[in-house]
Amino acid sequence: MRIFSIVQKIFSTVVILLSVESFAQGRGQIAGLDRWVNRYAEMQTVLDDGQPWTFENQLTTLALGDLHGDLNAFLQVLSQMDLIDSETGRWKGAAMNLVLVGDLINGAGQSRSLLTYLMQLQNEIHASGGYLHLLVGNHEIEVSKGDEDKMPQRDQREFTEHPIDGESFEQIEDVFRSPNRYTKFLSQFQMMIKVNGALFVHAGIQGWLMINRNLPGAINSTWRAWQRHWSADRDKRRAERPPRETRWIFHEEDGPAHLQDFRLNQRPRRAIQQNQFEYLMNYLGADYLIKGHNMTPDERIQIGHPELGPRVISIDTGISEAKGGRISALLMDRQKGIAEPIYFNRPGRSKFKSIRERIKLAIENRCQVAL
Ligand SMILES: [Mn+2]
Repeated sequence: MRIFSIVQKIFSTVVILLSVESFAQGRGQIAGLDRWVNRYAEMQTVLDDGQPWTFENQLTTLALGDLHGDLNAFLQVLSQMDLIDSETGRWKGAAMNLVLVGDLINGAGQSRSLLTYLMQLQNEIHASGGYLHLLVGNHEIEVSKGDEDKMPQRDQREFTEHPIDGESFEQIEDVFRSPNRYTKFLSQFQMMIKVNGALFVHAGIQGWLMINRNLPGAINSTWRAWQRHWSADRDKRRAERPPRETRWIFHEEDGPAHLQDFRLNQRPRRAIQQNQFEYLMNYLGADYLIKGHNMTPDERIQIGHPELGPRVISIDTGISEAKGGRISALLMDRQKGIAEPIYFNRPGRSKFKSIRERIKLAIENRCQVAL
């Protein structure tokens, strides 16, 4: 056992050295590359399950920051942009890429309504020829692994008030730690995607991308493996447990949904440097990184970063009423080659009542009723 683990260690070190070398070849060396990558040597992923993480099309992209349980704010964006019918909530827009960068839940008390609505909207957007891309934020991870105390009472009540798939759950942990339509939906979320050259991730990227096989596809697969484990039936849970070395995905302060390196001020001491960041972006063939997670100080979409350069776009403007910032969206037009921030007024509480009634019906009737 001991010898095996030593052999394994030597093997993985060789693999890391080889992958760093092939990484550096033809891309120009950067100072301290080996030291930087060594920090991440223990961080591994599961094997890539083959689900795509890059998407190329001619469509316009609309990206929204952290919604934190505010369905009304989301509806405000969609209806003001004439993408949905403001009575029924049905998609009526042209085909587009709609990207939500994670932290959809926990805050304004409409987490369950928002997830339920997104399930329906996803079908309608697909039917229009477009894509709905949903990313994992640290809040989705927290509830999935069993830290429901981060979920405000009003968001918890929305889940525990009504049965799920015919079964009543008294405890919020039963919702995210069992097979049901919400956990099934969460298993489709991604940690990192690239849409028309723009890389989307909840919090940011770091040197772990350079460790052997830790590419976005494998990182997405690792989230799915853990999420399957957490939401499996009790008897299956143990059997489907992913390897320990992949826990950094949700535990480490360095993880893609947790790191603080891309804050606009007060970055951590060992935060990623601009040359390292540029290196990773070139490696992934990405022009821009679009992220949420840290509210921008002026509650406006920030194009460019004071220390990391012009390729970082921060779109968490505190959209949720629980955060009290600005409702915003970033519109990217491929043909025109522009990225345009758009801002919206906060809707009154009674707005979109008929859509919310329909969603409530869908919840109570276990999604048998079309929205
Ligand atoms: Mn976050």
